[in-house]
Amino acid sequence: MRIDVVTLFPEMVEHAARFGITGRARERGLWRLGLWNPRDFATDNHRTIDDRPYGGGPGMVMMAGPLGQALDAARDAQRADGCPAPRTIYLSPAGAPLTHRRVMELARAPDAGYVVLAGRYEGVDERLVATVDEEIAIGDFVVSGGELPALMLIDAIARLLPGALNDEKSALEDSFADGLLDCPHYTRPEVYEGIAVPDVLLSGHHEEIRRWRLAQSLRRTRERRPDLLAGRTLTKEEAALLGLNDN
Ligand code: 4FN
Repeated sequence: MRIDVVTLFPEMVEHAARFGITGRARERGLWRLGLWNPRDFATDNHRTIDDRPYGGGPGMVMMAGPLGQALDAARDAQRADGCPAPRTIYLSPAGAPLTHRRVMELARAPDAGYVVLAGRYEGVDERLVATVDEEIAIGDFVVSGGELPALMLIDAIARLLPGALNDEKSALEDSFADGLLDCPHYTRPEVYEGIAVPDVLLSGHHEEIRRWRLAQSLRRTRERRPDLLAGRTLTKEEAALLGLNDN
């Protein structure tokens, strides 16, 4: 997979993309990162990339010209690197909320290419927004730039690429991957500040442990994120663990 990011702060993206699972996946060649600064495509002496909004009002808008040039250069680089149909994604508060389902879809084609646009200021000239394939939002809060949302999207995709995780099972057993929150986790010591690890986890009864964890996940999800349960059908076992009837 190849991902190109169009950003006024390429160093921010480059630096963050070096760490952890996503950084290791990159070292393993599972994905490649390209970075494009619209400032490098500005035509005037001051390398201007923003201007005042037509109609007035506070703040600045990213100009279509340099941004369009940077996006074109990114798409050309993708094609030259064996990604014939790059998909352009704009991280935007007006986008569709990102879900793990969408992340899995985007990660499913390991040979795909994505051009990711991160905005700054008040946003991007609408004539450029109109050219993107998809708008994605990471959450309902104000941020100062699209770089961190872009990095969250990239992180979520890269860790799903085949070979990124050392323990191949853990991507499947993630909370959210099966639509439920995680069960509580414990490690040594057995007693911390007077609080003991639940007995069942020390029992060695694997089937009991599996059922306890599933029950914890289900109760936690019902308590804290009932919206997640609403979009999911319960198995008979799950319904029983939540104390529901089968009819
Ligand atoms: N944000 C809101 C409403 C209006 C504006 C914003 C906002 C960064 C370039 C966009 C924000 C949120 C989630 C990108 C927010 C995201 C962004 C995102 C984002 C600078 C213009 C801006 C209703 C969400 C509170 C600034 C809501 N996911 N504007 O934050 O890019 O990806």
